Amino acid sequence: MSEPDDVSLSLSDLFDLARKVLLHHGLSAAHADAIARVITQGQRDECHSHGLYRLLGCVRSVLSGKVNQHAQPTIRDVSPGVLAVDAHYGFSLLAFETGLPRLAEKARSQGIAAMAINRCFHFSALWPEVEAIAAHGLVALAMNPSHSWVAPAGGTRGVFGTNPIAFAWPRAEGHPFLFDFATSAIARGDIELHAREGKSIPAHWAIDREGRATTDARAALEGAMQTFGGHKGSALAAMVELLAGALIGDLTSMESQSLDDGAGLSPCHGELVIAIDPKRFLGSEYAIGEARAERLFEAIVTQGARLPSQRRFDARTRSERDGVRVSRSLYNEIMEVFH
Ligand code: NDP
Ligand code: PYC
Repeated sequence: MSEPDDVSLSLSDLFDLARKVLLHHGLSAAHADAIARVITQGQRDECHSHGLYRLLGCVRSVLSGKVNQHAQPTIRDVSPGVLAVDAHYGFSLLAFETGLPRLAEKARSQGIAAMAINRCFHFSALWPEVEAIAAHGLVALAMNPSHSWVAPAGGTRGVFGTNPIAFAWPRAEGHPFLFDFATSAIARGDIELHAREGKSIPAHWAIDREGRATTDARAALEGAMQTFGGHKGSALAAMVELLAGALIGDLTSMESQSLDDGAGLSPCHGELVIAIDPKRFLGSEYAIGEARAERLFEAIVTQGARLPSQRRFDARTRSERDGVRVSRSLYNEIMEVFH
């Protein structure tokens, strides 16, 4: 009898599997926990490019010997509204978790605060981070460069990373208003998944080595990705390079790519995270600002449009009830490390 195409896992099985693989490869328990949590959240919310699939790149990066597997992030207080967390060339997620309480504290006392995460290997989606900040009642913005896979609008060679921007607005009831997207037409992870599955891609996602639009996922990975929204996405991608690279004393995507030197590891750079306390901004008018935001959301959904990330929240409800399904080929590849 042939095996089913998918493997069914509960969320706790998924977390345990990811954690076991990471520990097996020598990561400290603190890093393994932080990474397994975010990988589980990615799969749970059906963002397949940043769920269990990410474990493969993570392990590849660890095997290279370049990742500091036991790095203990350290916090530097830069000013009343700014902190910097040095990841010491470990993965970014533990650095984020380490800095979050101090970021929230600073945002509450100053009204707005920024956290630079420096010298980190970075592979993860950003919504779990802005969602965690929103859980403190704070507005959140996060962004980071990656490797220079993306051509500027009108160009043909990679300059920008896929440079995600994530935003969360806390709400009194239910999930925050939240979006999280690459400034490229699509996350690179999605093109990689298309290539793995032998599927074609839409022609506006990328160009091949000769600068021609391509529907071939492998040719796209060898060529350059396109920004979303033409020159608008291109300008936003440049902004991310400046704010989460040059401004925080860390690498741009071009520099991260040079550092990688063809090894194909997770990008190594910085991340900028901003937290804003609406209660500080609005004072006694907080309820008025909150009501204004709610009217905006209502005007979106009452005409049949949906709020960003609603698909992810719906997937979360399903996954928490039924568990997740993972492609058998990915599952087998991950299990191979134990043989
Ligand atoms: P998507 O295009 O899948 O989604 C972008 C956002 O738009 C999501 O919040 C999504 O919500 C929302 N959205 C999609 N369709 C609609 C719609 N019809 N109406 C309203 N909102 C909608 O994301 P990307 O491919 O750009 O990125 C995927 C992930 O990759 C991100 O989470 C990002 O953080 C991660 N990434 C990480 C990088 C890194 O360097 N670490 C680099 C690049 C990407 P929903 O999901 O609910 O549809
Ligand atoms: O999917 O573009 C991507 C990506 C880059 C780094 C992590 N994810």
